[in-house]
Order: sequence, then C-alpha cells, then structure tokens
Amino acid sequence: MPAYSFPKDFLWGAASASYQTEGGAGDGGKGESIWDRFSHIPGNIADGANGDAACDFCHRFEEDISLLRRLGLKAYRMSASWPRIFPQGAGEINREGVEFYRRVLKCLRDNGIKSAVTIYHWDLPQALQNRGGWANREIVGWFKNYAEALYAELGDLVDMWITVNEPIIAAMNGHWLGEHAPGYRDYSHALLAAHHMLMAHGAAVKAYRQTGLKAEIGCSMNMQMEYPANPDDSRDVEAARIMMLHQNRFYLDAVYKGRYPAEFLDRLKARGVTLPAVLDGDMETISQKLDFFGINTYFSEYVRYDETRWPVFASAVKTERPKTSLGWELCPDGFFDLMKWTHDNYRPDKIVITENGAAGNDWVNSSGRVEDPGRREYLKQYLIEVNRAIGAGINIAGYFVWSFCDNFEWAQGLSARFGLVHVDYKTQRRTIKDSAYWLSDVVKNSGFDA
Ligand code: IFM
Repeated sequence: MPAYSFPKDFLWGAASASYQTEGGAGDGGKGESIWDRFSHIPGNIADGANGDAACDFCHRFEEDISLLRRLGLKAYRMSASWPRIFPQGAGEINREGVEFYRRVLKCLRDNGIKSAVTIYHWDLPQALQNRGGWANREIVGWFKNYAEALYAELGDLVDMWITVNEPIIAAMNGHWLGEHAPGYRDYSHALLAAHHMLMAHGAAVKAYRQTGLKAEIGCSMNMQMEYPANPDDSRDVEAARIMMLHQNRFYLDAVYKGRYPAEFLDRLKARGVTLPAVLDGDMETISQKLDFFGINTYFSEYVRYDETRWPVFASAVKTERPKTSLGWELCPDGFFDLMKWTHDNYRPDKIVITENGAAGNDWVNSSGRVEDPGRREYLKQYLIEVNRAIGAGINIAGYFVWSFCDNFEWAQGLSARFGLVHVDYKTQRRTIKDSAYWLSDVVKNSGFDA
C-alpha cells in the first residue's frame, strides 16, 4: 500500500473552462461574450492574447478526451459557454451549441470519464452585459432560464453540475479591480454583482431539484487562508480577520448559514460602501442544500494592514516560500488549514477540490519532453495535505487539477501555463507533461510514496 493512499472511489479529475479552451469564437452560432469583448481591448491582457482560438477544444475535443483516458483520469470538469447556448443570453436557443456539448459529453461517457459541467465560468453574453450584467437583478431569472435549458438539453449526459465558478473572482476582479471582464472599478458594484451571482447559484440549485435528475449539484468557491504577516502586530491580525471575511466568509456564510456576516457589512457601510439591497427571500434562495461543496484554491495569503486599500485596508505581502511562475506561493499547510476551517465552520456533506494546480513556463525540449518538476512537487505537496485531511475525518471526495491543457489564463493571456498537457498554440500540438505521467501513476495506484 502506498504511503499516501486514497480511497478506491476517489474522483481524480482535471478541469477546464469554455472561454479558456474552446476557441471557435465566432463558430457555430455562438454570440459574443464579455471576454470576447474585453480581451480585444489593447492593454487588457498581459501578452496581448485572446481566446479566439485558445486550445481549439471545439475541434479537438476527441483528441483531448483520448489523452484524459490515456492518463487514466476519472473525471473532466468543463463549462458550458452561455453565449454558445443563448447567443443573446436569453430568447432563442442555439441548437448547434447544444449539439456541440452533447457530442463532447457523449465522447466523455464513451471513454468512461465522468463529466462535471460548470454552468457559468465567466463568459457572460455581451448582450446581457449591455443590459447591466451582474449588476442587474434580472440576471437571476436569466441565469435560471439558462440553467434550466442546460438541465433539459444535457441533463441525461452530465454526472456533476457546478453552478457558478468563483463568484468572488468574477465579481471582484471584474467589477472592483478592473482586471477581468467587464473591467469595472467600483467595490459597491462588485458587491452587488456578488449578491446576484449567489442568488443565481441558489436559483439554479432550486430549479435543478424540480427536474428529477439524479446527478449531484454544487458550486465552486475560490478560497484561501489569510494569515497575519506579523502575528505580533494587532493591526495585521485584524487585517487577516477582515480578509477571511472578504475572501471566504461572505460567500460561505451566505450559502451555508443563509446570512452575510453582519460585522463585515457594518464595517463596509461605515467606510462608505453602498450595500446590495437584500430583499425578503434572497438569503433563502442562496442557501440551498448542496450535494457537494467545491473548493478552488492555489495559495494562502499573509496580509498586513494597508491604509491605502479601501475598503478592506489589507494587502498581501510576499514571503520566502517557493513560488510558481505567477508568483503564487506554495503553502500546502495552508491548504490543510483551509479544508479543516471549511469543515469545522460549515460542515459540508462532501467537499470536492474542484481546482488546484500550478502555473509554469513550460516548453517542449529537444527530446520532445516537457519536464515540469515544479508542478509535480506542487501536486505532491498539496495531495499530501488532501490525504492528511481525509485522515482527519474530512470528507474530501475528489481532486481536479487545474488545468487539463495549457489554456487562456484570463488577464495573463496564453503565457501562464497551468496544464498537465502542453499546448503549442501555433500548431495546436499536445504534449503530455512529466507531471501528468506522475499523476497518472498516482491514479493507477490510488496513491503514492513520499
Ligand atoms: O484559470 C483560472 C480558472 O479559470 C479559475 N480559477 C483559477 C484559475 C487559475 O487562475
């Protein structure tokens, strides 16, 4: 038995998302998304790339699925593109889009690979953005209709549903920090968007329960532990506490406790933030019972008090820990703390790690290999913590590496490579990286030695 062994039915997977991989930007009747618009504005993407072609998954999904099978992975997480299903966000459905996803899902099933479909992974139809996007409360209804269409059209082929991917990033990076589509810079606007995303999540779960479908449904939250940079400085200790509220508790309290943390809202209000209007029934909508809770996590943060960073007044500092190519710090012990904190505070029936992984500057060497020891070490260290969490009685049922293939990494463009599989964007040639071969052995042996 391996030193770190996992249950036989542990769900080993890899993840992806529509805009980051599909390409086919104008193909098959797809409408424009906010990312199509945003990525074409000069200066928005670090390397000037966009997702027009990405990994061309649209035309190469069979090859990708055969690689998943070759590696022995049990599950594939992908997202549906809202504007590929409803080019205008609502109204007439695009049959070609539906048929495309049916072909992909059938191919996964034929290869014995489970599908986890994210309903929203950030590519909002531009037509809905033109009507206010996530800041317009009507979006909850638009989203519910879109989710219901997916349940009806694809439900017989899907094994797991994920409603909204990382509401905090879509809301904050897109509406407060201006780094993601649609590119706004207004915290109050971002908080309103977050409230509507959580409502959309809840409305989609509620609608799902009416369908009679048996697949599991959950959400994926972007989370990380926030520690004080200097534990002896009371201002840093307070900054870390506020960042836990901002990053994690705002979302999890809403989903699991049916309320936003009052102390956080009071604090924001006192600092001039306009709070979202929370109407009767909103919190009930948000706090639907979930079949699993998805954690997406990459690093932990060490934060200090920062008087310039309104309205949270906290910012992260770098430590001496090893870093990935994006400067994200390896913090496996923080990953354990995060799983434990989630379990202790919210008691989800089941946790699935729906994203975890490392960016690298990977290339194919002269012998045709992609040597990525940094990623292998990252995966190993983080999986040791998953193993420890399972041993501590936390129900972690699966682990999805972000990402299956290198892909379009949002504001970082195509240069930050997260894949288990290298993609040459000029030729679309795929090369399995060394870390993927290692992971494949881990899956085969249900574990690994130190
Ligand atoms: O690429 C993203 C993904 O779309 C959402 N979670 C984080 C990943 C890495 O930044």
